[in-house]
Amino acid sequence: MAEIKRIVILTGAGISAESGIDTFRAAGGLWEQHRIEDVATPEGFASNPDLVLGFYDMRRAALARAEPNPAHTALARLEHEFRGEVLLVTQNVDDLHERGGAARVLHMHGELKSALCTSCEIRSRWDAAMQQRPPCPVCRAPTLRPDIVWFGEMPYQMGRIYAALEACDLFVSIGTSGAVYPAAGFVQEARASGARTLELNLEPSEGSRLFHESRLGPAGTLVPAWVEEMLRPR
Ligand code: BJW
Repeated sequence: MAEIKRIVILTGAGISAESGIDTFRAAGGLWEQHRIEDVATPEGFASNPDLVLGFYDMRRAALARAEPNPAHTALARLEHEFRGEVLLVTQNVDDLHERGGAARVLHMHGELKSALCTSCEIRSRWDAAMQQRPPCPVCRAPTLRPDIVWFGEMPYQMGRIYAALEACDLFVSIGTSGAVYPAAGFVQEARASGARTLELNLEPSEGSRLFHESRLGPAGTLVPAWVEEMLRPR
C-alpha cells in the first residue's frame, strides 16, 4: 500500500453512542422521539421556538453528563502521534472529540455549546439553557438560537472540507448512517481523488458499498484497534 500522509476522518452520532449520547435513526433514537421537521428545520424553529429551544436545552444538559469514550481518545492520540496530517470532520454537535484531546476538529453541523444571535449574527460560546430567552452577550437582544445546522441550511466549513477530501490519501467514516448529505457524499469525493476509503460502523450503513473496506462493530473497540494499526511502525 502507498504511504499514507493525509487522513480525513468523518464522524457521526455512533462514535458518541457509547458515551450515552442518543443517535438519530436507531430504534428509540432522537428521530423516534421527535419529528425532524419540528426540531431540526428553520421552519420548525419559526413556528415553535419554545419546542426547539427546549429540545436543544435537553441535549446540552445530557452532554454535560457525558464523557469521551475510547474511540474519541484514540482519534486524539492518532492526531498527535501520526507522522502526517489528520483532520477530524464531525457531524456531531457534542464536544467529546475536544474533551478527548483532539485539537483539529471541524463541526460541520454546528455545536451545542455555541449560540447564534439572529439579530447581530455573532456566535458566542454558550453553556446555559436558551428557553428563557437570555440576551445575546454581544448585542443584548433576546434572539439567540442554537448554533446548529438544520435541514435546508448550509453546513459549515465546506470549502476546507472539500479541499481536504481532494488532498487526502485515506478517508475514514466512523459511526454514521450515511443518510444525510453532503456528508454522505464525502466517500465518493475522496475516492474520486484517489483516496483509499474505510468505514467503521456498528452495522452496514446506507453507503457501505461505496467503501473499499467496511469493518463492523462498536466504535469503542474498532477505533482504538485501527489507530493502533496506523501507528505501528511499518
Ligand atoms: C455505531 C454505534 C457504535 C450506533 N459504534 N457505530 C442530496 C445532496 C445534497 C443535499 C441533499 C440531498 N438530498 C437531500 C438533501 C438535503 C438534506 C439531506 O441530506 N436530507 C436527507 C434526509 C436526504 N441535507 C441538508 O439539508 C444539509 N444541508 C445542505 O445540503 O445544504 C446544501 C448543500 C448542497 C451541496 C453541498 C453542500 C451543501 C444540512 C443537513 C443538516 C443535518 N442536521 C442534523 C440535525 C442537526 C444537528 C443536531 O441536532 O444534532 O444533523 S440531522 C442529523 O443527522 C444530525 C446528524 O449530524 C446527521 C447525521 O446523522 P448520523 O450522525 O449519521 O447519525 P445516525 O443516527 O443516522 O447514524 C448513527 C450510525 O452509528 C448508525 O449507522 C449506527 O449503526 C451507528 N452506531 N452505535 C459504531 N457504538
